[in-house]
Amino acid sequence: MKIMLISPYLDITSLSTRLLSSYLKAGGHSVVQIFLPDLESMMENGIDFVNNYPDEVIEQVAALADGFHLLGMSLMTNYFIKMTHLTRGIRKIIDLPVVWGGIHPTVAPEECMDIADYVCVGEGEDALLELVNTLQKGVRPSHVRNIWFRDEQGEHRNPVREPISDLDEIPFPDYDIEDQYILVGRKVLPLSEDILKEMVRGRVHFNEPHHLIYETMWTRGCPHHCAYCINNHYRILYSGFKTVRRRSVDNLIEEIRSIRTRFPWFNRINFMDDDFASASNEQLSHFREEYKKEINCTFFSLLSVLSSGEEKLSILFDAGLRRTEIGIQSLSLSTNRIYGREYFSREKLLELAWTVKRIGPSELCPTYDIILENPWESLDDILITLRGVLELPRPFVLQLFSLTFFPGIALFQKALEDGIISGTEASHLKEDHDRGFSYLNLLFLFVNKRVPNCVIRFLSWKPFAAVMESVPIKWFLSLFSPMYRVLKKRGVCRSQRKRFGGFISEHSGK
Ligand code: B12
Ligand code: SF4
Repeated sequence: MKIMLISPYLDITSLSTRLLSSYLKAGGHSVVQIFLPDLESMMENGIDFVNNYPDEVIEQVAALADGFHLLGMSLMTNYFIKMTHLTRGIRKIIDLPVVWGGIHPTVAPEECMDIADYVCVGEGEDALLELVNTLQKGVRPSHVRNIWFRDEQGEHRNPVREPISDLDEIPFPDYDIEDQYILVGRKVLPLSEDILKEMVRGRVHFNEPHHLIYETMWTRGCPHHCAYCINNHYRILYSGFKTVRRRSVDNLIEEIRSIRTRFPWFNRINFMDDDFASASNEQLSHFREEYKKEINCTFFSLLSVLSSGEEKLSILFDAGLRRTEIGIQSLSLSTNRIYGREYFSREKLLELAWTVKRIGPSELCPTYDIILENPWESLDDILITLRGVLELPRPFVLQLFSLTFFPGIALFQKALEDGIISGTEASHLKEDHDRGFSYLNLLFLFVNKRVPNCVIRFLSWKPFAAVMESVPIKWFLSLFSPMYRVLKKRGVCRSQRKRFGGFISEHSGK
């Protein structure tokens, strides 16, 4: 069968479609991937999922998809509206079955069945291959586990299959660029090495423009299940199955080695595992040995306070770890109870942060994630986090998020029950760019702006902060939110234009 896979993400690493493509190819099918990063929307809104794709883009995708037997699309929740519009637009022009998969179809399959013919819940490799083989035989996929669909005979909600236990069985992500297309501006172009190179160039603060990044994952799953995270949903979806799985070191190293043989300019590896240091000391030592011998370039990984003791950190630094992101989210015990992160504490965080400072390379600047705008938090909760952050050794960068209620996670249900969101509200369309203007948010921004700690401590003196957070002042400050957002958006758009403007005109002639 001929299958086309579409990824809307700005990051064209898109491990999901690349792995699915390799898996289908190994199963004897022919696959074309189209990457649709909406750089124009990015330059206009600072976010890529706000605008729908213009008609001329939909027409080009439909023209490419003509003659294929199945169209597969991957989507996170934020892309639901955009991908609905794209799916309907393509189907107005050509008639072919569409299967949706990814995070949103996994957490909200009912909603997705209204749009796509088939919906893949959870891991997709075996499910998609079996779906394709079944459709090829002209049989209804009523027995294909993970696949949901509706037809004239009713609705089928097949149970999930056990997640793949041996990840080494999955072929490496598909980087056959001759089978791939990409949206640049408003043109869908064959993916060339030059374009790939530009798209993987470092953008956010933990990467720099000279970094040409190859992103991959060693593990699937996370040992924790924080109430705002997809792993919380996976625990229920896959109850009774093992969800945390790790590839062999040899398999991981061979993937990176082979991609660097093909594209030797990849000079930075980002490991996107939920918690890279959850591996044992032995596994990490083996990784270090092979990585230094075969790859030997700097890398980024996410770490968690639970798994990152001094021994593991020293192995990772020696292997080449030069950037890391660590989730704090909150330092308040009551908030961490809501998040299901009771294990997290200020003491553990400080121990990790100071160990990183002491044994890490001098240029290392960790990124710490904080969740703001949690409607259940009191002033005390927020001040505890702020003051805890001030104790961290510099340099560091705070990545400030606004709590978002994605469907399928425990906090979504709690927010519904507490009347914070209504079932119809698309609360998940808000994301960190939407953070409002408030006194406390400003104090967190001051931390990043390197305002001296003593000034922030003074400004966070509780009686004063309480006045600034009182209803009339909060209301007054909220009047500045629209202006704040406009200014912030302008800044993001300006940097996106600087980043992509020339690239778009060079490649699409616009
Ligand atoms: C790596 C990562 C990123 C990377 C790159 C993502 C990319 N485009 O390549 C970066 C850092 C850029 C990123 C950014 C964001 N991310 Co992110 N990210 C992840 C992470 C850690 C891993 C995703 C991954 O590659 N997994 C590996 C692949 C193989 O698994 P998979 O995607 O689930 O795919 C499998 C199945 O879902 C299925 N499948 C997937 N697609 C399809 C398609 C078809 C047709 C079929 C049949 C099956 C199928 O089969 C696949 C193979 O088994 C996840 C957390 C997690 N553990 O999943 C969060 C996660 C996906 N991110 C999330 C979010 C919210 C974001 C942001 C919106 C954050 C923000 N506020 O800015 C941005 C948006 C990015 C953008 N505009 O493009 C959320 C999504 C929640 C939701 N309900 O949508 C997650 C789940 C984290 C969380 N909070 O729980 N992210
Ligand atoms: S530690 Fe991170 S990846 Fe793991 S469940 Fe919590 S938020 Fe999700």
